[in-house]
Amino acid sequence: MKSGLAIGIDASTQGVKALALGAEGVEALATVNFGADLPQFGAPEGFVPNARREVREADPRMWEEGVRLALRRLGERIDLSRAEALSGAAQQHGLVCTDANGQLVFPLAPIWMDTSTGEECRELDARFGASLREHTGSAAALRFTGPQARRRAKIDPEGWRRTAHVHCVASWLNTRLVGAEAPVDPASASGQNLLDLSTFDWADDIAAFTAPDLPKRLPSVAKPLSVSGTLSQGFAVGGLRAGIPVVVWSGDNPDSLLGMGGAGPGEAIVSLGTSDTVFAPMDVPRTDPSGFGNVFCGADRGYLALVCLEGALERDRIRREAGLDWDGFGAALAKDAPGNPVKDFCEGHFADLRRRTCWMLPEGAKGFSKIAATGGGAKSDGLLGLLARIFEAPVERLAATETVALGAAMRAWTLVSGESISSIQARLRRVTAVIGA
Ligand code: XUL
Repeated sequence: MKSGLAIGIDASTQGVKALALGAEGVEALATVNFGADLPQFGAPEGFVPNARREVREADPRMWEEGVRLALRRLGERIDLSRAEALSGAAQQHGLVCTDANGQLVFPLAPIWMDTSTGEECRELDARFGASLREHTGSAAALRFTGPQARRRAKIDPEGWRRTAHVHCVASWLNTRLVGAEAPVDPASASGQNLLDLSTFDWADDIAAFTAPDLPKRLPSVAKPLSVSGTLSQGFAVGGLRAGIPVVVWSGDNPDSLLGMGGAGPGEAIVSLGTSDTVFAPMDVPRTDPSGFGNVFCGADRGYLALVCLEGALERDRIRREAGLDWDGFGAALAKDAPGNPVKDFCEGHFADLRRRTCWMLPEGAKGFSKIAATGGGAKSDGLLGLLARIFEAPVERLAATETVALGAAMRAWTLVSGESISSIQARLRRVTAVIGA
């Protein structure tokens, strides 16, 4: 008989992925794109176009439909009656408000790309200063749930009065899947400027200042890897059985760190994607004095430090304008000629990334001892060579793809098999090259 499966869902900004993990590894993947597959929600890029650039909102029912469709599609590729547990990771942050009957109070929810909360962040800064960052892991951040709740309560006090539950995207989708108010995991909770990192529970004084009655509207904070409920009939699609356990949902960045195979103390993972993101695990939270980086709780344990820098789009633009493919781009990086725009840009960008990630290093360390690289940019030997040179550390290229859905599936798999996360990671982590050792 075939072994059981764990299902991992990646509910990201532009679509949903569902992945089936079995004893031997990944067995199937299905994807949904909001623009192409759910055009009725009018959010081709994951948010409803708005002339005000700072407003980035989406209909939460689109995320729910996306999850259902991805599961149906997965069921066309694999026998989902084998699934014994499920979990998911959502785009971090966001604000979904529901009333006492679990109905949406506002038809649209701000997502992490929304930057309309400048005033609210300034108010939080003025009230709490550096202690906000020291307690919650981040300085007041435009895209976080807390500032979004403060703004909502201000601009629509009547709607806020009707609000009984305040969710980020992860805990709202978790709630829909189990058909009852679900808890939030510490990783998602730490993306809200509301969680006290030292207690893994809400910082009530901060929440109370953030919005009226907010402390009593927040979900409970669950332990990572705990069961949040069981799959409701409404999501028993594609062959999935209602009643299988749903492991508490997490956030996409924390689950991506799991799916990439994790990293040891003093090591980092660099994802060269749409933006360049540096992740480093942390046992004890130490926050970024500049206020730029974030510390989140981990999806399985501990903490994770994160710095995300725009730059990849610019890198790609320079590459295309120079008429280079990835090989040509790599060769251009190797050329020492002065005034080489490709090299100048990439060197400056990585130097900036190194400077902005110093605070993540263990006490006394001058640099990361090793870097694992993933994402589209990691295909380029030249780019990884430059990364190794600027960070003065060997760079491993990881084979992993779909790391967010995989991380979520790994967490669900711990329930199916009793295997630990580190053992699953050791089995599935694959390095295809080491550069600049
Ligand atoms: C992280 C962040 C984004 C989203 C993307 O803080 O805002 O990376 O998680 O989905």
